[in-house]
Amino acid sequence: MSIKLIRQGLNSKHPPPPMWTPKEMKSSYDVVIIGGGAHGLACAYYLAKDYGITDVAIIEKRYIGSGGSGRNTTIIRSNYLTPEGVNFYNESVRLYEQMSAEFDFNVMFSQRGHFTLAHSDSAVRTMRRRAEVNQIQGVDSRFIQPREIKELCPAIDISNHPRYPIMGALYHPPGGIIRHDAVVWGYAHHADRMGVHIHQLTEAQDIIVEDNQVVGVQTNRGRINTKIVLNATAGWCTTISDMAGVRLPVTTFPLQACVTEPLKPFLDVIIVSGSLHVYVSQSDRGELVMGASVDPFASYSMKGSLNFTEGLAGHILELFPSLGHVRILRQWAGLCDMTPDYSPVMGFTPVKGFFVDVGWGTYGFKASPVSGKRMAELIATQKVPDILAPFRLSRFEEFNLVGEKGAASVGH
Ligand code: PYC
Repeated sequence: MSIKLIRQGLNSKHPPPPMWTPKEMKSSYDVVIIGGGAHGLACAYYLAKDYGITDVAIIEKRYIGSGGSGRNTTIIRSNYLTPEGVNFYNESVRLYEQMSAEFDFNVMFSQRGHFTLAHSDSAVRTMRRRAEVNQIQGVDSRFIQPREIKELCPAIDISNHPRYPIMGALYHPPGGIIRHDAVVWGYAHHADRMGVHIHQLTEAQDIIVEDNQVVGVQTNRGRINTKIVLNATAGWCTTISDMAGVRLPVTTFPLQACVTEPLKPFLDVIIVSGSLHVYVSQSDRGELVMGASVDPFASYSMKGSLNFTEGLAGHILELFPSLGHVRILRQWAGLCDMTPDYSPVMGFTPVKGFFVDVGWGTYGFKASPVSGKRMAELIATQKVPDILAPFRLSRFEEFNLVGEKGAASVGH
């Protein structure tokens, strides 16, 4: 990798080739994926790589990675609450671990350890339970006491001065952060090289269904005929599914985040507090990347609010009082499609040929590799992989939920 970079850097006459190239839109494809985020791109990549299915179009109404993939705080982890969730996100962590080697492109995955703080007896119970479920599934997590938290994160205040003192934490060493653009570009690059067409500025306006079978997608650039459509969108997953006549139990909320000015490195772990509604890590540029819980009302707004900044700053200072002088540089919001059980919806729908990979709430980015790989398997084989079965759409009418609210980084 480094030799390639040096060669490209010194060779001004031959700049590096583009990561992907625009292609003419065809009038039909075997598969159309709506949504050019990490999920849609990953699915296209695995369709091509694992099954040789390359007649695939990804349509994205803006530019690739402009939705949730570019608006999250890049936390990767598998310390969930249910065995189904732990198993699923664990496969994702494994795929992220192999990603730089697989892409021959540094996605800067830094497995620095993830702490979910407990500030109450009930939170301590939940963290202990998560640790046990994680360990039974072979995932490295354990409950630790405040003294060990302080050893691993010296800047944190474990005194009893704050309103909600720290009583312990769920410590998950494999948890990490990653460069989200690199993940998007890596999937796009390799999918493109294998023949997948990526159509940016291409908006799905309708999904055409005849006799309960998908037959095409109407876009702002014309109609595409296809028998297979995957809805891999976030924020607009209900709008897109409604086009096919499939109703989803999803409500959309904004989730805000921000970064500070760059600071000298002092935080080499990820700190999360569900009670204080914050998560924070320090990027390779030195910025603190921070976020809170979703806004308290359903909306498609991606504007930041002062309310968020004030609340977040107050809570961060309870954990790290020495950060009082630090300035916030910028803030943004992404859209979270929340389901009743805080787990995603993946799989078949009642409409033949219409598949969904949606309802990710605040967990979407970290699942991109596993959802892409397994949705590709489902589309290629028409058989539901065991790992996806618990997340089927029909679970809501079967009352067979996968309750992951307790694994959320922040309260909702
Ligand atoms: O689940 O790790 C998480 C997370 C962080 C920010 C939003 N969700």
